[in-house]
Amino acid sequence: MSDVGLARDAESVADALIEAASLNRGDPNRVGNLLRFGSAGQLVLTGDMHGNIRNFEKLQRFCALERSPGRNVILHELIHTEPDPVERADISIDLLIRAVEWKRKFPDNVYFLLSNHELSQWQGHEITKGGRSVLRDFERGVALRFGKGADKVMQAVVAYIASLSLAAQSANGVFVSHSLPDPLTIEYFDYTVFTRALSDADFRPGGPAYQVVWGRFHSPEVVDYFARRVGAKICVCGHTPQESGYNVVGNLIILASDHAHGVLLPIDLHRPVALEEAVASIRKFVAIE
Ligand SMILES: [Mn+2]
Repeated sequence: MSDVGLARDAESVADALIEAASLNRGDPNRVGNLLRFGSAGQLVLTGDMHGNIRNFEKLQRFCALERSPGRNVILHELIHTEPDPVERADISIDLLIRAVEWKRKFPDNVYFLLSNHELSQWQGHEITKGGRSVLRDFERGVALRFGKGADKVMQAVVAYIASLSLAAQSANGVFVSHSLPDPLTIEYFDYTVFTRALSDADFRPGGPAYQVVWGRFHSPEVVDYFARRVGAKICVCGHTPQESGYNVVGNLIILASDHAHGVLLPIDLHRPVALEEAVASIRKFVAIE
């Protein structure tokens, strides 16, 4: 296939993923499964990326981490591209590798959160889109890139996914996660999932870690309830596709970063956060050189 380049060195890629996993687990900002940010610097938030290298490179240029030590960027749902045309390979492993290399270079500035696509790849929960197996297509992409070393890379991908935090929270009241639990479960949802040690059951269908990355159909009332429970003023998620780049549901901003109209959201941490101001700060990738 034309979009498959030279195989990377499986050994070094696996090492990079394992090193990123250990950085994720040992993060000084991490309390349980929650990344905590104080009241200095800036948080740059994104939505689903699904292998979009072009937007990722724009994000790197926007963040300019080599000269912006106070800037923190949060990434989620990096893997699983919708190949176009459909017979094209899913090589979203490339974006994951690029992101992990960014983390290794700037461990105090680049952060990741668990998403449902990563969780599914880890747990083997099948996702089908238009009849194709999303998990198998990702594995085929890894095999195309790494040949005999693909198994080693896949094992490291799984170790990396298992190290991911569930959410992030800032001192000025921003709560970031891939999604929010389903409306029907919001009252009896186990809010301790963010800070306690997790077991396998937490990640299985119905478990709270599963719910927080898979939930859909949120209303303003549900968002307000969740925000109150976690002590947040606004919530920021990805997960629900947004053709125009973002949507606002009550105090929830939903971002998408995986297409030409995708967006990012910089939030200053040193002053109070307000929904209108945050929405006004949303930047489109098309406007970034
Ligand atoms: Mn998702």
